[in-house]
Amino acid sequence: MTTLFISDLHLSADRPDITACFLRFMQQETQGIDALYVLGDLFEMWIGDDDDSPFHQQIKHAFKHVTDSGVPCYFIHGNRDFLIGKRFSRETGVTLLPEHSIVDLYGKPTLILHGDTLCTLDEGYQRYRKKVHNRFIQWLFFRLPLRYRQQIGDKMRSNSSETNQKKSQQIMDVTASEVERVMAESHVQQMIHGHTHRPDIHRIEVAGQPAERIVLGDWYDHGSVLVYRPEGYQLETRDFQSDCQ
Ligand code: LP5
Ligand code: MN
Repeated sequence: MTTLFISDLHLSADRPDITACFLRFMQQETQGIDALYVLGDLFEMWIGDDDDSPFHQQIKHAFKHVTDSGVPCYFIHGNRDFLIGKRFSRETGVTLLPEHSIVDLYGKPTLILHGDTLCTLDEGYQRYRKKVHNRFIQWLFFRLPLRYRQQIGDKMRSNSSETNQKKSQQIMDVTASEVERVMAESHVQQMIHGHTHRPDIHRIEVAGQPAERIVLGDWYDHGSVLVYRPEGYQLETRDFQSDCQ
């Protein structure tokens, strides 16, 4: 009995090492597991389900293979791939979950999310997030040809890298009081998220009770997987060279 969690792979055609590690993970580690959860930022950037490049087809096939084998796969949007939609879900068999979802992990109710909504001190980002999650703005964006969408996406990415350098580490991390608030509101003692690229297990207190916040790692230098079993869980890494040839 095993459930796997991954996030922040930032897959792109520019990083074949990450892609190879991910494809190997999908082929070899998902057989017979109870479920795979992807908590956002699977892709470096997603500009619409109609971007059906050979690279995207390869990733979609990997999911389809796993879901066809009877392993349920779930996805929560990240801040890079919040435009993944119904067509992607249909083509892969992956179930799209709401941005804050509660799942039962072998009897333990757990709040799962990407994590960007917890960064409430990053006011600029939260204002931007509201705009790009607006359905009408998205509808307008989807009316543009793919190559314009790609250009806008590239511009937004370079602006983001630039502004991030000026933001403090504290602003870009989750806000402790917001973590406690959403966990108390959801009546859970366990949370799993990504986004911050600071893999860790934080033992905290929520409504006077001991609680845990598990943070998934990114896939920049190596793979990162949360292996969750009824008897316990661990954050593991996968080496791009030795584990993924
Ligand atoms: O992604 P990362 O790690 O660099 O930083 C994030 C936050 N940045 C982002 C932006 C993404 O990187 C860009 C993704 C492109 C997606 C495809 C195109 C979709 C277009 C959709 C149009 C409907 O998420 C960064 C956070 C950081 O995480 C840490 O949490 O700080 O936030 C920002 O950089 C946002 C800036 O602070 C504010 C920018 C204001 C720009 C306002 C333009 C709004 C126009 C919207 C209409 C198109
Ligand atoms: Mn993110």
